[in-house]
Amino acid sequence: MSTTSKLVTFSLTASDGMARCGRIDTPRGEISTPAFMPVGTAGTVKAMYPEQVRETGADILLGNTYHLMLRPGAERVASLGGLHDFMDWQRPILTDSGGFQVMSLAKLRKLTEKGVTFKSHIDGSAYELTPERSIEIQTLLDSDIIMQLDECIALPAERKEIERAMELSLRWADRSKTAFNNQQNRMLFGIVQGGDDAELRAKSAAGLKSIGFDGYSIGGLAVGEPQDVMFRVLSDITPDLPWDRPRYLMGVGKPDDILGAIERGVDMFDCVHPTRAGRHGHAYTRFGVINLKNARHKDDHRPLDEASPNPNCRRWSRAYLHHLVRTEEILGAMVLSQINLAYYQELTAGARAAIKAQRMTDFAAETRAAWAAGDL
Ligand code: PRF
Repeated sequence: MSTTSKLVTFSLTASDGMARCGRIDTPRGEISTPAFMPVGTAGTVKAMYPEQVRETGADILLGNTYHLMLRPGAERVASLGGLHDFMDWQRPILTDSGGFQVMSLAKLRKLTEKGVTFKSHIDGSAYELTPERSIEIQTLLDSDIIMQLDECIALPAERKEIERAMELSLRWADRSKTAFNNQQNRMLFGIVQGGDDAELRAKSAAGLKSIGFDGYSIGGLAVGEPQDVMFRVLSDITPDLPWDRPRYLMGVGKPDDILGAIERGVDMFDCVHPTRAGRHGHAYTRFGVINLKNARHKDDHRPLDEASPNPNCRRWSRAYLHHLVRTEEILGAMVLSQINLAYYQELTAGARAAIKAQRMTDFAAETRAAWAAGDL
């Protein structure tokens, strides 16, 4: 089937070195790239109303096959009108395929050529996830961007083990593509695996390209390796990926991981870090990260950042935010989740503007200098 009838399309609008600025058009709205996708694991971005998430600048959310298949169940979400209506987020949603979460959360996992069987971490009931069932679940959820089922292994690992998981992921990629059946109203992404081995990464990318996907995810990173190893793998792999397709680095990361990956040609990111760190009392600002749990904030009348475009960074004293964190008030989690997601969106919006203006290198240097100089 030709790609011209596709209702979800990617177009590049600018590039600067390897860094790219683009747009994914979907029937549910446009996604500007580089994009950060807040994580809505269980049908909610924790501690945030959907409209607040949108107001931070997010164009798209991430949802999880694993969590939603267990609770409330994919068929139930479908009968309730799909994930967008269920949670009342009417913009695009990307869903992960479940394999990664099975490996990190489920009990009694058994991996075979066919797929993976496991027991729920919630009530111990048994499930099977195959490449075909994962596509079916993500279709029932009515996801706009679907991931193939893959196997991600932690690093460091033996080359033989990395190779086995990469080859299995490629065979699952092929089955996923068949099961996806060229649906025109969503995209299907293949996932590059291969650990920290340049040759295996190149083989994975070549295999996925010959199957042909709407976009290419980079999995198997931020799984225990140092940042310089992740950056080396990215520098090696992005030139092997089709220039005209979006690239998504899964589960990454902190602001400086994202900045470095954008410089290496990555377009999309997701991570629980900004919301999880917020719930634990950490605030991301232009001047670095502040741990509001720390007693030194107890009498500090200054706001987090009085020149921030985000009203929540100007509204309360650090002393008040410290109090909310120390007393474990729900408002503390709400405010700090908002502040962190807004900062991540400010960072990706800044990168988009810099790429358009051909000043990505300067933008990255200025951003890093502000983080380093921050007197917090
Ligand atoms: N595969 C999938 N989801 C993921 C990963 C992966 O490798 C990662 C690794 N950082 C996060 N989420 N399917």
